[in-house]
Amino acid sequence: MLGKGTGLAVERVNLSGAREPSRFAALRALITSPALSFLMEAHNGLSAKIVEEAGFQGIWGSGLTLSASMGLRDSNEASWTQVLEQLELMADATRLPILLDGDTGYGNFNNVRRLVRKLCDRKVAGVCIEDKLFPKTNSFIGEAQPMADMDEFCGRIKAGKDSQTDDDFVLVARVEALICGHGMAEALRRAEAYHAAGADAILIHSKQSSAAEILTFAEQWQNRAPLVIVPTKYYATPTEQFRTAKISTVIWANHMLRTSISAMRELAQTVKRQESLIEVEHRVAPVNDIFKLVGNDELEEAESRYIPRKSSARAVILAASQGALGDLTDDRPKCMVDVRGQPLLQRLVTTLASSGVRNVTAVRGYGKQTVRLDGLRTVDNDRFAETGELYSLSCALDAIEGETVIVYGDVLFRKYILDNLLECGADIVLAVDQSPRAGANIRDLVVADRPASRDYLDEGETRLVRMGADINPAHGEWMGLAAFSATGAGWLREEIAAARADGTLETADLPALFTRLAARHKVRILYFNGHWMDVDTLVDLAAARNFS
Ligand code: SPV
Ligand code: MG
Repeated sequence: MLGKGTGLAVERVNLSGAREPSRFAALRALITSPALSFLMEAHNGLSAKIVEEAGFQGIWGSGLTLSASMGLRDSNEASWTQVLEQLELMADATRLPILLDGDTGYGNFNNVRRLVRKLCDRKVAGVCIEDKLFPKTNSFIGEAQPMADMDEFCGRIKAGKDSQTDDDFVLVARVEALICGHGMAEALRRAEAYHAAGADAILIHSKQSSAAEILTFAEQWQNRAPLVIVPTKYYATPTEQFRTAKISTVIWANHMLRTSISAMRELAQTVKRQESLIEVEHRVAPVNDIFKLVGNDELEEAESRYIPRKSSARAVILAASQGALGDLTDDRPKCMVDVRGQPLLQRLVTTLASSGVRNVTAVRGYGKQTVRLDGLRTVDNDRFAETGELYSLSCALDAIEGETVIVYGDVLFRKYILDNLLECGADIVLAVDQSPRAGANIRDLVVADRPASRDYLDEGETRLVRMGADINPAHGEWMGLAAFSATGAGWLREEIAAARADGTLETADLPALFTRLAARHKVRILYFNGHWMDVDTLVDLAAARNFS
């Protein structure tokens, strides 16, 4: 047994490192407290949770209801290990201490020893054993059931107490003498012997409809050890009388099961009769209530901690333009030019996939027959020569649905840049390099509502004001990569429709699109510093071949 002074019996460290009071100590405190305590019956994990939710401080693991919930009789038809398995689920489902109705201890002293050890292992805080013989019969069945020999039963109690591995484990000895017709004197004699053998409390049982014999017993017992009662048959007795009699603990022994039987039976009969759920739906617990009871919230929270976020975003790649890379772009667009053994487009698709973006549509135009990759969906802008980027984008309108990434077909960027866009939670967000490249003809220059901050602690948001060429000074350069939430994708579709209506769809480029969007919606900017490139010239291509 653990020493009282170790502290282990009072507090334990749970898996998350928090201290939680021991259930053994909690049950002991309930049983020994001068105030009247209550244990409510439960027979599985769910009913245990509901008992806890109602505010009870402890659970009665009823032999009758545990076996009935398995469809079995209260005659030790369930094996004790089957009972133990249910108890483990109940203990896992709640933080409450459980007092198991251990029937007769499932055999002799030796069976009780093993039972108590296993209960301690599984954090079941106590056991009640009754002075009858294995296999037991429920106390409310028949008359004058045979009782155990008193001394033999004392051996079972001693063996149980000697086997507990937690100091605060509670063993309750149940006296059946009144029920078996042996009278008050025998009940008191046995209670005294069981107490002397080491029982922590006495359960005095009665099947009379009045509490008279229980109250007489309590009076004569004189509080020599805590008294536990089960008022199933004398349910009409006002609880105040138990308080006055200085009863320690009242067990409501089977009411969770009985209420579920009534409810299930009524529902099954109604649905059978009516062949419809209409009448019952409003009076059964909502399905969400089930999720709540079994702790789905906690699972979601744990998933966010343990499962790497995989995006379900789709992407549209604008790959229609030829580009000007000399001979290399004679027969193919620049997105299909080889960069260290792979077309540029393949590298882009691989980066998208590594961030979880696998549903990718490329808008082809120049050299469209050369734009083919495994798993890549394509749509064509056959008017690529006379139209601009927004028109190309509109060719992939059916792919702009839900979380969507829009990217130029000639850019390369490190994976973290896209991951940051996808994780930031904005409806529209652009990757912007805070140091625009020097040089002419950059069309994707950005004016934001504030420059990039060098302050590590600055978590303020930055918004796009406008984007285009000839902006000097600019706050940055758009990298050709943007992410839209489902809402943002809706706004994008609206803007495409608006441009179609006002006649600018065919000529507008993406900087014009984002400037329009920024006028109506919040378009966020995330600043980066390098780690990306686009391939406009042969010099860029040479650099791309070194970009790993
Ligand atoms: C039980 O709940 O299984 C009991 C209490 O033993 S009683 O059924 O009242 O005997
Ligand atoms: Mg029982």
